[in-house]
Amino acid sequence: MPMSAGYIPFRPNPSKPHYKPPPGAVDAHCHVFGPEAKFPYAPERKYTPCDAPKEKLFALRDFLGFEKNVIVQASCHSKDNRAMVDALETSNNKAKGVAFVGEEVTDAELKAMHRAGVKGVRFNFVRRLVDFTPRDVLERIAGRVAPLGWHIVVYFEMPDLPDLEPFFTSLPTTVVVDHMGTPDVKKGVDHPENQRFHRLMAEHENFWVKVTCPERMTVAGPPYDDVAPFARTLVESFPDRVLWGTDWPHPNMKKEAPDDGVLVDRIPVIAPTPALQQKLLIDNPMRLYWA
Ligand code: 0GY
Repeated sequence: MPMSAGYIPFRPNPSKPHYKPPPGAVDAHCHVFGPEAKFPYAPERKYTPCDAPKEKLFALRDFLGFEKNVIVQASCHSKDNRAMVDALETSNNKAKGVAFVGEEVTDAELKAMHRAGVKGVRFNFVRRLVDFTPRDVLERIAGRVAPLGWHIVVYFEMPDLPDLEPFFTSLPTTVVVDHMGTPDVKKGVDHPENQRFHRLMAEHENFWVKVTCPERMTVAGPPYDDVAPFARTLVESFPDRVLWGTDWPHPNMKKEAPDDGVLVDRIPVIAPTPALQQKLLIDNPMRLYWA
């Protein structure tokens, strides 16, 4: 049974960031939810979000100073990708997408999503969000999306990395890790758990990482100074394989929704030079999603 609507809604009036993204900047991790009356939430969802329709996402994009979005299918819509695809199709080529599919998806459906601007699928291993999918099923999905040139986004919790790593490194596509691999910030950047993730990135050139969601990992709270060293080390070590995004509308937050303006103002802290910002916000997402 789905949980009742115990959500923390996104902030309707985020602050205007002081940092001005360079022209053409991409918010490469965000979602659209509903509206429920048109695009109902999945019966198997583990949380019920507030409606966060495409019009609100596009208005936020403009307000924050971004030009484009990458819209990632979240678990509350499960395998019904219609809200995300509808947003892509009406975005004027300013949005690309990442879908969530099962192996029952047909080749015609994959091709239609491809035409709409979908560039990848997400494999979610976070137990509180999704039910288990056998690895052989995921392998077959990977084999079917690879010829389309799609990548695979993986969302997992860092303690599960040792178990998942052999599977991840066997994938035939570019692999994009969500939210820095969700490190435990109390343990520090140099902790073996986080170093293992860095090694994975260093040894596998097909791995990319999103330096997103400090609000999900912070102990200190805004402005997330305790998370910044994790993001900055990744940006400086792998400048050509990092992506940044808001994670708007911040689904499933337990205490408070972050201020999107504050999140944007972290960009020059984690990517301290104009050259790093250009790669993080423009060159990298354009190569992965608009090439
Ligand atoms: C996120 C984070 C979360 C939710 C989802 O698919 C999802 O429902 O991604 C979360 O609760 O950690 O990536 O936006």
